[in-house]
Amino acid sequence: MMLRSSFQPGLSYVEVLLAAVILSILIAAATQLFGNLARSQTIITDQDGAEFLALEMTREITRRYYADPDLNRVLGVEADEIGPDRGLWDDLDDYHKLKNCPPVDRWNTPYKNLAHLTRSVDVQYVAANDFTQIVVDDQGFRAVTITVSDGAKILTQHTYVIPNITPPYYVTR
Ligand SMILES: [Ca+2]
Ligand SMILES: [Ca+2]
Repeated sequence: MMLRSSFQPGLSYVEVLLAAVILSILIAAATQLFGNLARSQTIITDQDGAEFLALEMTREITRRYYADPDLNRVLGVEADEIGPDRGLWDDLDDYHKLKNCPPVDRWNTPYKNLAHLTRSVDVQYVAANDFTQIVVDDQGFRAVTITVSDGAKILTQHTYVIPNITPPYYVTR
């Protein structure tokens, strides 16, 4: 009587199991890689958007007067400049404590792709001999700080010190 060989062609159960484990590890690694790439792309897009918003606000603010030409000026928006948008704002401190989420342009049109970001502005007097020192009296210099954040995370922040001179390029609109 001939003995039957125990050898069977094809994959054994252990080999199939091992292949399944390796495949699941590869899938998990690929999933993580694509997840990281997507997150990275979102971070880059947000950072670019934040820089755009900061630059856009810088351009707008630096075209305003250092102080309102009206003698009845106030810290903030003067009564006759209150409206549906920022179209009548004409001096730096009109922007003090401005905070928009979603960010909007001067005519109150929101930036749809950046709606999750918050843009804020803070205007302070600073010492003539030390721009890092906030003071209460006007020494001829104001610091304008523009911040763009995503929730509690600050994406970008720019501070500009603006002297008390009327910019020759001042425009009202
Ligand atoms: Ca004003
Ligand atoms: Ca004002």
